[in-house]
Amino acid sequence: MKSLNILCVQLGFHDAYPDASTLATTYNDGIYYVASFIQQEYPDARVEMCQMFWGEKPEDFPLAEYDYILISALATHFWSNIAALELIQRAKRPGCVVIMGGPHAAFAPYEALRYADYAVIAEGEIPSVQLIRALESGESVTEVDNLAYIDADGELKLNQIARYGNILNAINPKFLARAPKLHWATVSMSRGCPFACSFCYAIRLLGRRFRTKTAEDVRGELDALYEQTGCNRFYVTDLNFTTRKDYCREIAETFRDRDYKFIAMSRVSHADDMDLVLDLKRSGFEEYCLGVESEDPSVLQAFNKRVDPSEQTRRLLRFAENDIAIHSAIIFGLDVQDRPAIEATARWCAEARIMHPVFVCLAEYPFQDLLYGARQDVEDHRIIMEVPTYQHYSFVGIFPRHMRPSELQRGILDSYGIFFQRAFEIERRPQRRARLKSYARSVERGRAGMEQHIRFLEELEKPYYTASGTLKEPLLKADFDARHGALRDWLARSSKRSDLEFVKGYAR
Ligand code: B12
Ligand code: SF4
Repeated sequence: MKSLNILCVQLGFHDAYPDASTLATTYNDGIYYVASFIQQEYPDARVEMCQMFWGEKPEDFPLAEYDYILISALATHFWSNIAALELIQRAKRPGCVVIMGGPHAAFAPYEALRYADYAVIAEGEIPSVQLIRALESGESVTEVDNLAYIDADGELKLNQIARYGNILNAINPKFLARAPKLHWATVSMSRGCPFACSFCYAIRLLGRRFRTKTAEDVRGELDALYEQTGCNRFYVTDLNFTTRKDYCREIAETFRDRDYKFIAMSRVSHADDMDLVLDLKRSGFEEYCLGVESEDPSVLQAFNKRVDPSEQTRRLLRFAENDIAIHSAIIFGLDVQDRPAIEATARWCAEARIMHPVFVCLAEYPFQDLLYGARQDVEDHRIIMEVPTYQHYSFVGIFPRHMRPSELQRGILDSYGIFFQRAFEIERRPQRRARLKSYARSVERGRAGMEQHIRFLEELEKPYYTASGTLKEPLLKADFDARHGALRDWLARSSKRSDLEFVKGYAR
């Protein structure tokens, strides 16, 4: 069998709309796991990585030489890199197969397939290898898991959805050989989350079954990444790292003798087991990214968060008292959130001593119910699509009913000012004040993008709001239908909504 030439591409952010949060990572791990798995299954293949996050460009690679080009993107990356996608189309050799995966391909396969032959709509390692095997042996692709494509009749096909068992996969450090100095090395230790928050797209990608790597495998993977990159700070991308306490204890034990630092994602109830929090802290877990979302009970209930709102503040304060830094996305844009509510939430973040709140606008993809039978709270016509800020939550991406999008964006921007003012009044510890200062600087880097977005929104929203700022919904809906009605009819012919087996598998 001939040896394969494969290029993997991570599309990057738009220059005008960077991800300015202190957490911005220098690579997303998904495509690295896919590339590593393919390399392992095809040891003779030449697998290369083009990382646009750190300035590499597809045109720097011999595009005409590849048999397969694999592309990973969030929505914002996709719409910020149309030129790069077109260039790949022009420069690749005829017969080269383009496969797109990651969140955008998963939730908007109809867009990904404009530039790709295949889109992967969930976990990607096994489907990529299944697909390459099928294509290399001239077999049909109908049995490949998690695959979307356009068939010979021009219809969108969605294959069966598969959720996998334990993950036996590690990032191959060679893909990070050209990495610049990393401030975080991104890795995953587990996949899946058993909760079912209404807005969560993460579980649609990686499933609700919590699966782990062995602690020993994780240590081997991290040691190899450290050796390659010199980076001893790890961003653990697990959806809900603390799902199983025994696993956390094992990880804590395994990394006791290493000088590594970690940030992991968890839920606010992690504060209830301070013994475990401190055990993990002794092994370097000093920061968490929590899905706090709000202090407002009606917002938490609307999201099916299943947390006790009256406990939020107390739990967050316990983290601060134990010198654990908390990052959290705080969601705005619901009908119950007017300007005073936004300001009150921003102030509360400081009072609950969250260190890095990221104020965001709830965003969703259209057609999720139609395509997959999945829940969608923001209706199709209220979603602002096809722009570089699409689903970059720092930038408003919906038409709220009760205020103009530009006002909401202004509310997001002003929230940072309100937060920092109160946080500096409250925070006395020098180390925590220094962190706040550094966070304030990184937020400042995002200001120009938000101001630019406000101007864009002011133009876009003009026809759709009354003088008092209420959405003229029938007009907006009529315009959406005129623009996207044909697409919706086409998607409806492939709809999985009534395929109960698919819907059940997708929700698992
Ligand atoms: C951890 C996380 C973060 C972390 C770290 C991100 C990172 N890895 O660098 C932080 C907090 C920094 C973050 C920030 C942001 N994030 Co984030 N994040 C996640 C989360 C929860 C997990 C991502 C992850 O790494 N998972 C583990 C890996 C193994 O999974 P994966 O990346 O999905 O990859 C698998 C498949 O998607 C697929 N796959 C991926 N690429 C490819 C390519 C090919 C060719 C194939 C075949 C398959 C394939 O195979 C992989 C392995 O099975 C996801 C939700 C999710 N994915 O479940 C959101 C998510 C990716 N983030 C999201 C967003 C919007 C952002 C921000 C833009 C937020 C903002 N500031 O506005 C930034 C962007 C930062 C960035 N560097 O991209 C959205 C994306 C929305 C969208 N549709 O585009 C998601 C989906 C959240 C959500 N809605 O649930 N994020
Ligand atoms: S706890 Fe987090 S990962 Fe789990 S369903 Fe809710 S938002 Fe998604």
